[in-house]
Amino acid sequence: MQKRYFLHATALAVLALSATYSIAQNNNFKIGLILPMTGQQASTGRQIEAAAKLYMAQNGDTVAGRKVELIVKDDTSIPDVTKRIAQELVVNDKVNVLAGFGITPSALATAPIATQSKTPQVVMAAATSSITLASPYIVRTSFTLPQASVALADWAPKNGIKTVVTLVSDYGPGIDAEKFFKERLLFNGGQVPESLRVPLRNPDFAPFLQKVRDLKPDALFVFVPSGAGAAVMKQFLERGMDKAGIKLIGTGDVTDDDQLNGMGDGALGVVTSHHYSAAHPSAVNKKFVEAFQKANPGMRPNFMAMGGYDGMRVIYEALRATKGKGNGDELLAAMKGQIFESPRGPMFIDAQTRDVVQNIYLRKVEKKDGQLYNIEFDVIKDVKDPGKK
Ligand code: VNL
Repeated sequence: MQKRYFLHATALAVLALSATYSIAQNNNFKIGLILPMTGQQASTGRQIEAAAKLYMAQNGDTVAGRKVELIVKDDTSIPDVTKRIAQELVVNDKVNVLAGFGITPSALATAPIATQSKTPQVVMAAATSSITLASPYIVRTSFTLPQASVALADWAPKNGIKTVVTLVSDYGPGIDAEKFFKERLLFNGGQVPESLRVPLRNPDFAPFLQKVRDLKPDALFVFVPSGAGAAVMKQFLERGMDKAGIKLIGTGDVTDDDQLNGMGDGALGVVTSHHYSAAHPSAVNKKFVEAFQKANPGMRPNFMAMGGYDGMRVIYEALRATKGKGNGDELLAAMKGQIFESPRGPMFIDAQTRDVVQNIYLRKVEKKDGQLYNIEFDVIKDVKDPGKK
């Protein structure tokens, strides 16, 4: 009798314990943050992780009564790996949101998993226009290449730049940049005598730059992904392209804040168009940059950090709006239409397209307090992705 009672009580206790355990497990609101932490795109992973952690440190890790848990995974920017990790995060970890995605192929590889599992996929970096069409569960907080490129094609011909050779990384965002820059420049009466594409992996810019030198356009328009800009700048200057009278212009990916200060004075005067500069003159941005640098000594936040920081904001506010429920469809609905002042400027998640609407700035590399920055000199307000019909 005694023994039986004891066994019964033990079994109950074990049951109770495991129940508490599984409640504790299930009650965390989980964000699976998939990033390239190693390999060619590692700086993008480092920037986004730092920004996401800063957002959590500043805003607490409990939202609407739910403890927020960030699960960071390295996909080495290999899309098959991204997909496998996303699957594991959904099936095993039961994440509420998938986030991150350093490059377009990684975002696209994950899209079917987001759709099937009804899990919101917050794209914080990848920037090919079509990404948001790949799943109704995708919301983007980065930018699109058409959005960034068109402004520069309007600026160039008004500033003495009529012939432009384009040089882009040969995949989604590069092809978008080339297409939208070229179409707009031609529309504005300019000319594009040649469009060159370099491989995404281990590119050698030398033979392409030689070709540009021979063509001698007014300017070279460049898109390379974050992390590759310094190599382009170095070879551009080594080949004396600037001295040959060829200007370097591009989307802001090439004068990336993560690398800009190490590029040397040769970068001075380079004009780019983009949605974020660490030098953006607003109180919100000043506070963001100071906090980021305090938490990450020696690092300057770039546009990738911005995508991660605002992505966390979008997730936090969706969780708050749904009162902590964390259901995929409800979260998605609460992400659509969010509007707020970001360190980059005003920011809006278009409810129809789930894509970001934001200001695009024209900027010139200048020295400020002894450091190189992208200094904004003009703005095109509330730009929608021109890639969407
Ligand atoms: C992409 C676009 C990646 C812009 C980037 O850096 C970038 C992409 C890693 O869509 O793959 O600066």
